[in-house]
Parts: sequence; structure tokens; C-alpha cells
Amino acid sequence: MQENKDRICIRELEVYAHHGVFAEETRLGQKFFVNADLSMQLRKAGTEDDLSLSTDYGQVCQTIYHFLTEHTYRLLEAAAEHLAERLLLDFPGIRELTLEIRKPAAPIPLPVSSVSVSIARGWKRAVIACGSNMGEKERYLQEAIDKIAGDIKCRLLCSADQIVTKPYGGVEQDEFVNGAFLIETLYEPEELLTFLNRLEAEAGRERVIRWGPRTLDLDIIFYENRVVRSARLTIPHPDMQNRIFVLAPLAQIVPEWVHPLYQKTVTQLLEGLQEKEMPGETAKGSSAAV
Ligand code: A4P
Ligand code: MG
Repeated sequence: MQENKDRICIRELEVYAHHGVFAEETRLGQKFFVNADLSMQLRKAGTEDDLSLSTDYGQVCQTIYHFLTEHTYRLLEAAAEHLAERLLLDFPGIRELTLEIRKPAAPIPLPVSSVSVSIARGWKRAVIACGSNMGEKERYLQEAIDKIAGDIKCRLLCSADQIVTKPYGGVEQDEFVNGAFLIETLYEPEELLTFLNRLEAEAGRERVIRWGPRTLDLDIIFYENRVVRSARLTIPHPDMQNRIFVLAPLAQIVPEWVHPLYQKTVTQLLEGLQEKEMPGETAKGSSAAV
């Protein structure tokens, strides 16, 4: 797919506000200038000449103005971070933005014309696999999906059918119900993991045996095409390519998603695994129960 380069650009919006580390800055206030580049799809609004198919830049300016005058932050970084989030939440057409807040009269005793902070933020796509093999399995999965859909920083785009699967990994335990869903989120990967771990805890999840029984397991499979390797988090999920109970639901919702390390689509990974596990059988139709 071709990269979307459509933008609405706001330049040098002047706002008198009270952000700063020094007491005089928050007491007296000073001028700030805001630049914003809003990334969105403008083709339809352009061809139809219809404002309702675009984002009203007048309203965006009003939101920036009111937000910066009604809040006080010590740091430009904090003002920019919170303002970016507000714009992404309030204007659904904005997928990504860059935001610069400039302070022309920063209290620096040197001949500097201005300082500014510039950040880029946006909605990111993530694929999450879910599983349960204790208690009311379907209900645990459904409640997790409902909570994710209800979270202000997540949008549920689609979810796969739930499938019943045999336990994988050698632990003697009850069969699983598995699923997967695609979201757009404002959480960064580690924040998303913290949020998902909270949902697992709310479902009464206890971590006793590795790969053992659980009320709810939520694993981040993909986050955009990023590769993450930290102490807490590995993305893409390191064992996904060996699990039909992950790949089969994924093939329903994101068949063309390319694994950033293997450079294969989900469909190719699934077909490769099925061929390995069940040589000679056709890939399609054999993946529902594992
Ligand atoms: N972690 C690292 N990367 C990720 C990621 N991408 N997404 C860390 C989520 N978590 C990630 O996981 C241990 C730690 O992995 C987390 O604290 C997080 O910091 P866990 O869920 O607490 O422990 P676990 O589930 O026992 O281990 P693991 O390796 O995550 O197991 P899996 O991969 O979750 O597999 N059989 C069937 N049929 N269906 C299943 O769903 N699930 C498992 C567990 C075993 N067999 C199964 C199924
Ligand atoms: Mg897990």
C-alpha cells in the first residue's frame, strides 16, 4: 500500500498561556506558538468537496487554544504530550500528528530566538491473541475484548472467531478457547502490556506454572512492524510461528500481515506450519481445532 502523505498543517498559532518551570512563567504567562501537521485521508473530502469528510482545522485550532490556556504544565514536553493525546482522541480523522510548541521568550540569559519541543504521536495497530482454559472461558475472553473496546486509548477494529484447541506445551491441562483481535491504540508497547496484564489480573489470573492453566492470557503478537526485545516484552511473540492456535485466528483477521523478522505473511506462516504438522493436508479448513 502506498504511504499516505495527506496532511492538514497549522502554522504559528499564537497562544498566551502559563507553562514553565519558573514561578514567574506560571504567574505572568507568555506567548507560545504552535505548529501541527495532521496526517489523515483527504482524498474523499477533496473529491466530494465536503467538510464532513475531513477534519475542521478551525475546530482543531480552538481545541489547541483552549487546551493550552486551561492547563498549566511545567514542561513543554508535558504540554505537547497531553495536547497530542487530546487531539488524537477528539478528532477521529487524525491518524498521526506532529506537534511543535515554541516558546520565543524562554528565560535563557543568552541570545536565543526561541526553543521548542516537537513530538510525533499517532494511533498504532496491534494484534493480540487471547486464550483461556479455566472456568467460563468464552466469558473471560469476551469480557477482555469488551474492556479493550471500552478503553479510551484503544479501538477494536475486528476480532476472530473463538476456537477450541488442545493444550500446547506439554502441561497436562484442560482444552483452551483461543481467539485474536486487531486494535488501534495510543499505548506504546510496554504500556499496552501493562494494560493487558491488568485485565488478566482482573480476570483472576494467577501465574503459577509456565504455560499452565489460566483464566485469561493476552499476548501481544504484533505491534505495527516493530521488533521489541526488552526484559518484559518480546514482539513479535517469539513462539507464534509454532502455534496453530495463534496463527489460525490471525489468518482470519490479518492474513496479509507480514512478520517483520521472517518476512512472511500470516497465511504463509500458517500454511508452512500446517504442512510441517500435517504433511499432505490442504491448508484451508484444517486449522479450526488443534
Ligand atoms: N511477555 C513477553 N513478551 C510478551 C508478549 N508479546 N505478549 C512476558 C505478552 N506477554 C509477553 O507470560 C510471561 C511474561 O511474558 C509476561 O509477564 C510478559 O512480561 P505469562 O502470560 O505470564 O506466562 P505464560 O503464559 O505461562 O508464559 P508464556 O511464555 O507467555 O506462555 P504463552 O505463550 O502465553 O503460552 N495451548 C493452547 N492450545 N492455547 C493457548 O492459548 N497458551 C499457553 C501459554 C500454553 N499452551 C496453550 C496456550
Ligand atoms: Mg502470556
